[in-house]
Amino acid sequence: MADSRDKASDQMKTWKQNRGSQRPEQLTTAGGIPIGDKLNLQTVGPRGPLLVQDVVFTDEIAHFDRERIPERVVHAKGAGAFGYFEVTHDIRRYCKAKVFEHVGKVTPIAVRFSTVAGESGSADTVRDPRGFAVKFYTDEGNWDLTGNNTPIFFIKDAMLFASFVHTQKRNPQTHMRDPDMMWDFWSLRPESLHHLSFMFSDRGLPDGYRHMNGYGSHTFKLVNGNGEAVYCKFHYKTDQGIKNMPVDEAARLASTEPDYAIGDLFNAIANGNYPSWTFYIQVMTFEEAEKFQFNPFDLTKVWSHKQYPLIPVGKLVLNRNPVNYFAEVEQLAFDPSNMPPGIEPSPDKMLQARLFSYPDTHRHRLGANYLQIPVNCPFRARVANYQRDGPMCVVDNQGGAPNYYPNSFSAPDAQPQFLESSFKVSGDVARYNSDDDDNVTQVRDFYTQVLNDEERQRLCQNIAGHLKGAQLFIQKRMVENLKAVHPDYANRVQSLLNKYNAEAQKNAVHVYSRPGASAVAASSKM
Ligand code: HDE
Repeated sequence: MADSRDKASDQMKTWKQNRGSQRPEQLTTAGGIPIGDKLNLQTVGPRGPLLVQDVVFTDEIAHFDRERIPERVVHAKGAGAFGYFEVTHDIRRYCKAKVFEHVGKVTPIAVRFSTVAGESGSADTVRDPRGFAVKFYTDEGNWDLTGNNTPIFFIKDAMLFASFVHTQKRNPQTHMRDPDMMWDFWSLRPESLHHLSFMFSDRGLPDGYRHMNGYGSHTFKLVNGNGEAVYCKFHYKTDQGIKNMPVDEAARLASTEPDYAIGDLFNAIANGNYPSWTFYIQVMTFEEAEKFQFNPFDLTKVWSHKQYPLIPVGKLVLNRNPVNYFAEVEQLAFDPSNMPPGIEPSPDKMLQARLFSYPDTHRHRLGANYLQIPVNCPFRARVANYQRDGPMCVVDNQGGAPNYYPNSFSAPDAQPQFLESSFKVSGDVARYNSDDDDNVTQVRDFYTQVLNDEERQRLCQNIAGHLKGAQLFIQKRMVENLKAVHPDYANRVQSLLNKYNAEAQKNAVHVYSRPGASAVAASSKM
């Protein structure tokens, strides 16, 4: 039995074997004072009461009382690992960022994978997008590519994000997940059809984190050494091959092995079976963007690979597990606004909103000095700014360097080589509605050209199996949206719904015809 245990199960054993003389066998308080007895409270007589002078106890319990920090408001359950990015192809004609400086250049990375809607203790094998966030510790500060395993997203206007997330979380009264809330929102916002179809397809249940692709998803801007800019998308394709999980197996694991994906990643790395992804870009010139048939900054759309082929760039490899989960993964903070010179945001409204939201949530979750936490610190660059002090300042606070700018003693007046690229924009300031852009063409392509017939059937079963939990008027609105994509999509979902609804009705009649059921039925109308 013990021999068949995996590396994750044997963590304690391995730690003891590897410990060597690292830690002296001496118990102390947090202040380092040796402790005589850590099993028994100090009390007046054997039956108590306790004494405030038992600082061995108060030291421990007061810290325990403060152990939890807020979990991530989304993407709370996750797994992290470390490794490197290696450049295999020269893309300097597009981008001057030093991370792409020459073929063979290696940059350390941290990666965090996650599910989105569930809490920190939720199951890994649920139908949900997966987060795939990469932090590159570059010579020019950290670059955070905070992506998902989907090249698209449910919405394209960040004004809807908080509401959208509320529909995926818990009902304000019942504190349960609520299909009415989810399908009401999705059916009211047809721009979600593309992501929804992707998520309810086989790809919505990846087999762990190693067998899925990652995408920067948004359109970004790359700028080369001559100041010339192009738009770009980032893709990282799994070298392990795509592998998804059958619905039944995912449901079984959700109850028997809820940490399946974390364990799979940990064990693969611990066994030296290092997962890797090949990193690509797609490039679109500004002129092409003007003529593109869709808004090139619309996050609910993909760029055709035929028109904008994948250009290979490098490899992401994960070869180290975290030594401590809280220190290195729970505190790992990604921020899409961390972009070194040469990588810039496009006007994508979702990306622009994320530039604010992430550092904002980190200040709330981890504190104003979260960038001093070792896993977040841009350790390959030297931080020189005029921010000082704040809670938990744990570095030298930049010593005696001036804390105001401009000054006559520190940095130069300007560093034009690091200026952002300049670009023209014009337009009337207003709140523009984008929900009536073409929301169906690419979904139709996905349904008819990407999926085969069996995959289409599974997609429809997955949708109907979930949508059946919503009220009839919501089901109807959703099916109307599917009809706009393709009549076959709508028909298959509707006929499955008819079956489920008839079964539900039969069961309801059954319940209410039981002796004594009338009282229940009457009270449910109150
Ligand atoms: Fe996030 N998202 N997001 N998101 N997101 C967060 O930041 C947000 C979006 C993604 O492993 C939060 O640190 C807004 C798209 C990942 O630590 C928060 C909008 C994509 C992770 C936040 C989006 C993502 C997050 C919660 C719409 C894929 C986990 C905790 C404008 C391209 C990173 C945190 C990790 C986490 C905001 C939409 C990916 C609240 C406002 C699109 C992988 O800041």
